[in-house]
Amino acid sequence: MSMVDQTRQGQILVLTINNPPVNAFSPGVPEGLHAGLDVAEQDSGVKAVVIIGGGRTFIAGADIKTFDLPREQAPNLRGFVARLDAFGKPTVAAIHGTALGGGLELAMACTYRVADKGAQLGLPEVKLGVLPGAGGTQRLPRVVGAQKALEMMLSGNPIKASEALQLGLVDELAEGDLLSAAVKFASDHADARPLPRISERSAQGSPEVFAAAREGIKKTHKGQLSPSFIVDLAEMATNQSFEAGWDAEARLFVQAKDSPQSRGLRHIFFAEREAGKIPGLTKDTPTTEIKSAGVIGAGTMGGGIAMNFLNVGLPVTIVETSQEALDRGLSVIRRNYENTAKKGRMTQDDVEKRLALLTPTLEMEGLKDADIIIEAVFENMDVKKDIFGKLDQIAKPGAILASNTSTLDVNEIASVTKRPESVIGLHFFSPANVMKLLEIVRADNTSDTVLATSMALARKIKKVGVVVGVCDGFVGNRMIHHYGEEARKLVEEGARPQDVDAAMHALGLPMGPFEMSDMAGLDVGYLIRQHQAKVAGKPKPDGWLDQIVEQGRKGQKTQAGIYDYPDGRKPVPSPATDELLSRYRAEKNLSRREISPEELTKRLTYSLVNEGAQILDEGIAQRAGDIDVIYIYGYGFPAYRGGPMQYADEQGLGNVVADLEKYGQPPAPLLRKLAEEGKTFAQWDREKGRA
Ligand code: T1G
Repeated sequence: MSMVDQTRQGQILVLTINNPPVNAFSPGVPEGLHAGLDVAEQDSGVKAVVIIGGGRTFIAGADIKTFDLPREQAPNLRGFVARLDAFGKPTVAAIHGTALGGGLELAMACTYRVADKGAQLGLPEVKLGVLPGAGGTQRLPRVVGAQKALEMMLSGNPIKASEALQLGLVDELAEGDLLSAAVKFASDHADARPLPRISERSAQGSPEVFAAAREGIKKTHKGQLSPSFIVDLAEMATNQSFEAGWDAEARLFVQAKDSPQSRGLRHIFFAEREAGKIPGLTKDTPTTEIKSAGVIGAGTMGGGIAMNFLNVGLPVTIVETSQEALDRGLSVIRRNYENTAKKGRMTQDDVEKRLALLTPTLEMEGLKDADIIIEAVFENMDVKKDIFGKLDQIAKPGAILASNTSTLDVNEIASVTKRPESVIGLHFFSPANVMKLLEIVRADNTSDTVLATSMALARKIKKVGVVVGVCDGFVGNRMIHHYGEEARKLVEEGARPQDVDAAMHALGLPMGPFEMSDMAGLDVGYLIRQHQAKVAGKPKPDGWLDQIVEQGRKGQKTQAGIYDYPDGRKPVPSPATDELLSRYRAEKNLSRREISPEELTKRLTYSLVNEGAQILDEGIAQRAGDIDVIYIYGYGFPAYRGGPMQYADEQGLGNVVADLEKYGQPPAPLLRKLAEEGKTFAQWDREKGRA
């Protein structure tokens, strides 16, 4: 079957693109469209052409999978757009769903655009580390002006069809059937001459617009390449010929596309979608419908978790052990919503509607009808086992029993119930109503239905769900533990905490390991280290960080930790910490040495990579791509780096192994094996049939 069907409606030739699921401009699509234009050119009975997407959307862009194909094999979208622009008969783009990237660029090269009221139009290329490469940087400013064009191209966010109509980006909104409206529009304009061409218009944009844009991207797109190209090209649209801008766009597109940043962002685009695919689960795997939720614990995590369900209209019963704790939890939830309302992102009515879905209670019996119950209490196995034992008596058959534990053994929790198949871990990240990552912990007996339902629920509450296995810390926290160990060692060897954090800022992370520890609370890690030492029968830990906690400096919450917080939030290097470190190094007879920023970055990042490789080898994570998704959505790793595993691929695993050995971190066996075979983690994912 051709990817482009040709049908006639009177004197109008209709070209329908059939390349599900999103009608990307894949190999076969340009050939079909060119064939359609050939017919239109040669047949004098054809007065105009309509181009429409079959299925759920217009063209959603170039086929991202073809970006790294040799130029001669990649679909030539620019070539088709150029032909459209010069075409001698009117062409009408009939837009529904999403006209994005190359799809909108193709539509702008048509004579006219007719859109369905629900359509969205945008140029999201910047989110892939590239720029509109088929005339978008030159045509969009010529339609909507440089300022609006920059807003759209730098945010990458689409606009609604109604706004596009106001801006002149769309000529008509279809009343009723889109194709009929587009065919009528084409018939009504079949004799319009001269044919209006966007490429022949001029673009408006003052020097202040470009200066402001250049200033803005320093913050919003720190360290990225393509945003500055987009500003330069939009400026060219206002002061140079279309041809000059068109040619410059081609050159800069290739430069951006071939950057590690674009490879990183494209890697994450697909990795995020792959993470939702679980071997053995298909779209036919039965799921249960989640119509209500129960949350045990109204603390920071429980309240945040409850908000996720309230935000999508699901009723929540929330349980606490005392009225005081319940009232405190409810007031935090209300305050969070009211703060959002104050920022204008929600009406007061929305706030009340959400809170009306919340049922507070002191009785666990109140959970008996919930379809899913999430325990979010103190991180203590005995407490959790006691709760799950009670839940086993109370919850209705088929209810999902989930723990929000961040490290504990979900198999052990499940063992106290008679329904281990219904038990799963749902590890939310704090703040739970904000962070997009959800680690879905698949226990040994978790059923496929419970797993598939949890994955669907993650999508429903707008989380990025990643399935992980049971081990201490699962994936994210297990890797961050090694990262924290390495950070502490670097300070013992002579680095200052602020230099360690600065090395990760330079990589693009918003926070370094010590800023993150201060924010989470140093006592959290302290108690875990004390507990682990006690369980292992080892002496009480007495590291420099333990000593800081024992001085009562617990981090941001006590206005002092590794850093001081004179204003309550901004970390300032602390003389008290410097003094403690000097004393500590003297006590332990540790000599200081200068450590380069390069060594700091490598040792910290590779400590994540090394543990990640071990996690892959143990099957705790399915893919290296899954680990990257976890680090980008859970720990602020910059998406344009693609995540720690993609970053390691970019450095070359042979170099990573050499550096690990140089800095005294023994490489994990899988990492060494891939390095010896000259492979990447991405290849490992593909060979496992998981990417
Ligand atoms: N290329 C290839 N595959 C794509 C794709 C694309 N552009 N868009 C989606 N897919 C796949 C996706 O991987 C998934 O595959 C399936 O389609 C469904 O996607 C020259 C250079 C359109 C809003 O950036 O934003 O044009 O997992 O799960 O939630 O200037 O897809 O099923 O195997 O996301 O309904 C610009 C990217 C490209 C749009 C639909 N366009 N796509 O969301 O479905 S660059 C984009 C999206 C460009 C030109 C430049 C979304 C969507 P699988 P999905 P969805």
